[in-house]
This record gives sequence, C-alpha cells and structure tokens, in this order.
Amino acid sequence: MKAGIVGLPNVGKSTLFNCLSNAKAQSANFPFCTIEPNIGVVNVPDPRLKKLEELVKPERVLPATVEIVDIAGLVKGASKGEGLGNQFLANIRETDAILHVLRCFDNDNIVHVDGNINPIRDKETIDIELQLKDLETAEKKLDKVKRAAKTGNKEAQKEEAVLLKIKEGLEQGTSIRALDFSEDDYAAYVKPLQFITDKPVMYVCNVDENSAVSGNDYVEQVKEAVKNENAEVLVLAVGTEADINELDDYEERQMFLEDIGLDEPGSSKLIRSAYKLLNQQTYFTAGVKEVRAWTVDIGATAPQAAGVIHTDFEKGFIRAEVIAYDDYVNYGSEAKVKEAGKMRVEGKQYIVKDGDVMHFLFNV
Ligand SMILES: Nc1nc2c(ncn2[C@@H]2O[C@H](COP(=O)(O)OP(=O)(O)OP(=O)(O)O)[C@@H](O)[C@H]2O)c(=O)[nH]1
Ligand SMILES: [Mg+2]
Repeated sequence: MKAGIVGLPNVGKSTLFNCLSNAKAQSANFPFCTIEPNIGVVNVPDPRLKKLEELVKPERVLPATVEIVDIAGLVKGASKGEGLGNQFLANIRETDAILHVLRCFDNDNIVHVDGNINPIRDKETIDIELQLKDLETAEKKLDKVKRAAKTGNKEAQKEEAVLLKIKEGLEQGTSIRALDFSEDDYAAYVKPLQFITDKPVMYVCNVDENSAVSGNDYVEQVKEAVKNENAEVLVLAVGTEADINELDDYEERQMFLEDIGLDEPGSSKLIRSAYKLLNQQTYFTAGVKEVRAWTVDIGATAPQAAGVIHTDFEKGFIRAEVIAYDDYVNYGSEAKVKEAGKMRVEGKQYIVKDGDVMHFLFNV
C-alpha cells in the first residue's frame, strides 16, 4: 500500500517527500524537477512503541512503515499528454491514496506555473486532469459494454448504467469517490477499473513558517472548498520542516519546532494520517528480543494479522492471545495482565483492533 504525493509543479512535493523520508529526492526551484517517481519507506511515528519499549526493554524496536511516492507535477492538459502527463498519471494510478499538495504560501522567488497563488484554482486544475483521465477510462469501457448491453445481456446493462453514472459525474466535475454506488455494483464495476479519482485523498496545505500552527487565508479557502468532500486538510510548513529535519541533533530539532509553535513535526502527523487514509492500522508483538509494530488492514481478522508476520502463521493459525494496549500499559507487564485476567484468547473470527498486543499460536 502506498500513498502518492500529487500536485502542480513547484508546490513543494519533493520537499515534502524529503522531509518524510530519508531518501533525498531532487528538489529545486523550477517546474518539472521530478520526472521519475521517488519511492520512500517511511517509519510511522507511534508514541506507544516508546512506552512498550520502556516496559519490555527489548533488544530492538521496529516501527510500522508506510510507502510514500513523490510524483512529478501535473499541469493543465496532462490528461492529453501535456508535460509528460500520461506517464505521471500512470504513476498516480499505481498508488492507493493521494496526498494532494496545495501551495498556500507567498514567495515571489518561487515560480508558480500559473503566475499567482490560488490554491482553489490549483486544486481544480489537478482535479480536472484526474477526472479527464478517468473519463477516458470510463468511455473506453463503456464502448465495449454498450454492444453487449444492446444484445440484451442483463449483466452488461447493469454495468452500462454504472458507467454512465460515472461518465455524467465526471463531466460535471464530480470525482468518483463522491458518487454513490451499491456495494455490489462498486465491487463488480467500479473498483476493478482503478479510477484515480476514486482513491482516498487528503489535502496538504503548504504554508509559510508563521502559519504552521493556525494556517492562513489560503488554508481557510481550501477548507471551505473541500468541506463536502469528507477529506482531511492538513497544514504543514513544508520548507521550514525540511530545514529542521536537516539538523542531526534531536534536541535542536525540537527547539526549532517549538519556535514555530509545534510540539511534534507536522510531518509526523501527516504520516499517521496517510497510514489511516490507506486503511491501515497497527498491532504489536512484544517480546524481549523485539518489540514491533505490524501493519494490517482495518477490519483484518486474527489469522490475516498473523499472516503479515509469516504466511505459515496464517495457514496454521490456532488462536491468538490478545492484550489491549491500554491494559498492557496499565498493568505494566504481560504477567500482570494475565494475573488480572485481562488477556483474551481469540479465534479465527476475531477482528483485530488498533493497538492490540498479540501473540499467535499456530501449527506448521
Ligand atoms: N518558501 C518556501 N519554499 C518552498 C516551500 N516548499 C518548497 N519550497 C521551494 O519550492 C521549490 C520547489 O519545491 P519542490 O519540492 O521541488 O517542488 P515540486 O512540487 O516537487 O515540483 P516538481 O517536481 O517540479 O513538480 C524549491 O525551491 C523549494 O525549496 C515552502 O514551504 N516555503
Ligand atoms: Mg518534485
């Protein structure tokens, strides 16, 4: 599962990527600096790991990770191939969620491809290109389905109706994620086409240093514009945070963050939000050798969670011993949790909860 950073050229996507990952992408003040997508595996900051480490004192601690992709900037006409648009759109299609970066800072030295700062217009420019690409996908499919529908094929007729609804929506500027489908229709006709505007989205407002805490007028405009989208809007002083991240010393970084009014990097919040946007959650294993955060889909069963560690664990799953994170911390150790009767034994049907500390029993 990976989240792609999307936006106009020169809005700070690569700077954000660098800020999030250790791999340094090329970032520079000219449009189209990025061409090949950069992929980074980013640790998911989780204070619960620190707490478990204090209690268990393991040899090592491994955080959960999430993949972030820095994609090249899109411009008007991208869906028609402008500015290598087709290649970039293909890169976006391969991701599972979109982090849409909007430039919300003034700075005459940083070129804006459309001349002035206007995040609402920028968002529309990008949305339109993504919608046009999806329209192309929908129309191609519609052409194929139409013939079968005409011959009276019931299945094809249902699919045709769904595709027409998508086509009309897109033509009116509505992204597919905002359209309603029945669960069955969605699974059969929408999901397989991997539409770009069906991917979950989050907006990242790139602001100046002074707006890192409470945003600015541009951010307010963005919030107003997306209020019906049910999408998160995150405020981040990308350039400033990137500078702070360059510092090696933790104390020093913390000091600069406090200077701009933050107690933790906005980028940490962004990573956690991206993780959620990808429908991911964390369970822990806690032993003296290793305390580790593992990633599972929200809604995963205990055997599926075991399968993240090893496929044999899933195949041979017998049961799981589960301690809620809060119980683990309140009682202070696995032994004390057991004593208090707070350790649960769960079977194959168990739906994993975020923060579960799990131990699997299995046959091989
Ligand atoms: N002042 C200021 N400058 C920024 C900020 N974020 C990025 N920049 C500058 O803007 C320029 C472009 O940033 P990039 O991160 O390369 O932009 P991009 O969106 O990846 O651009 P493309 O790869 O061309 O699509 C660089 O000179 C950055 O230093 C910011 O928050 N504030
Ligand atoms: Mg870039």
